[in-house]
Amino acid sequence: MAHLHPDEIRARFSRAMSEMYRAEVPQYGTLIELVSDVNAEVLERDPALRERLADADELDRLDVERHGAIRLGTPGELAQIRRMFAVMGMGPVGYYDLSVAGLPVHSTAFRPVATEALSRNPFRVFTSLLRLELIEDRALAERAAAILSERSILTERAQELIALCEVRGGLTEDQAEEFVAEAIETFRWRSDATVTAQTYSDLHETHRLIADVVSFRGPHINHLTPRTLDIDRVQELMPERGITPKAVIEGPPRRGADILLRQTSFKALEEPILFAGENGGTEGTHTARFGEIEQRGVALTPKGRALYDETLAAVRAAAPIGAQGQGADAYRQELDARFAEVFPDDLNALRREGLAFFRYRMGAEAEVGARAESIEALLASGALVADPQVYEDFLPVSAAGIFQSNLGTDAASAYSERANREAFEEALGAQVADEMEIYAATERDSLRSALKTLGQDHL
Ligand code: OOG
Ligand code: NI
Repeated sequence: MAHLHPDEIRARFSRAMSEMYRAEVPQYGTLIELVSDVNAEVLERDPALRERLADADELDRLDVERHGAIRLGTPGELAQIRRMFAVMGMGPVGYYDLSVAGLPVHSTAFRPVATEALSRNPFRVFTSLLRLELIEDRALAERAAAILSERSILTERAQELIALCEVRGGLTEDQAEEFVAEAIETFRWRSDATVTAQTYSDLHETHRLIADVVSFRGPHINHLTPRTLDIDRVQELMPERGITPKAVIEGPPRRGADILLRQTSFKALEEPILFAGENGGTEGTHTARFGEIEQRGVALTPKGRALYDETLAAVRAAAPIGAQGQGADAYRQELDARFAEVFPDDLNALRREGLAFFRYRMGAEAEVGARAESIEALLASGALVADPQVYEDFLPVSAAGIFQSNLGTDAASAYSERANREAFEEALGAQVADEMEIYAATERDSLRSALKTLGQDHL
């Protein structure tokens, strides 16, 4: 029987997750509306941008675009989740070490990789794995491991359907429908904790993140993030709609030619939970789930990324932000000034200097025939067009800022940098793809094929 395309399964899953989260966290619905209003406003104001997005096949994906995040407890859970996301055409891309920011996790992003798949539906999930080996209190770490060993985060039917998909190479329409319904169960919020109030408080005292990962039946989705075309505007309008954003937007400053990823979030909600225990348990609260928005710009090459990292580090050293957001204005000024100084703010310059990745296609002015002198000449004549490649990944410093803002800034930075990609890949049961190689291959392949169509293979 015919299989439903994994891109379609992913689109349905993303929609189902969004509906579920909207019902669970009403502020997320408010945010979606705000983002959609602002995007419409931007597109109306800037017809050139609308045309560029439409030509690059990016306009349609805008309204369905979002990412989410989950936190897993054990290596076995990470392997299971990898197999689940594979059914939807999502693979692990990138390794993010968050121990640098004092967080006992390391992460990857599950996402589609092929250009067509990204343009159909770019749903991504930032997925973190708890690192109990970094916890100094060994007795507590062992208790946490024992609690986690008791749970199973996938429904039995989801496990069967994943296995079926692996054997058959896909799922039929009916199976896919059932799979989506079963899969979202893994990420649903359940307010009944599996631990007692005392255990929760012990875990929480060691690190709030540990309490969030260990105390519940599964890895509840902790946020879903729509993509906006004007994050400054959304940040500015949030209070009007009753949402309080964090003090600063993470990532690069606002620019004419957007680079990488800018993100901002609103604080986690305090939600009622029920602890396990005698007489039906005791009541308490937990804060974990929040909202976030993102604005995506062009992907940077290793050279561009090094310049970004260096510049951002200088900004953070020169204008530190306090736990309550003190110094946010000075930080913004420093960020604007330093980037203006070193980073070209023009797509052409970014391309010519090898700082950003592009995707090439034949232009409307193309004339097949006359031998062109150079790629630059083809671009200048409009025969060849270079579209910026959207940055599809995440940024570790920004991710740490997002974590920090929804965990409260009291998390002690007790861990030194201890990346362990090998251990992560061993848990995953696969290697994480290198995001730079993906962008480079897209650039190379698109250029080769455009030149071929133009009859300019000699270049
Ligand atoms: C993930 C935080 C990172 C992002 O967009 O960088 C993140 C988490 O809090 O689990 O979502
Ligand atoms: Ni996020």
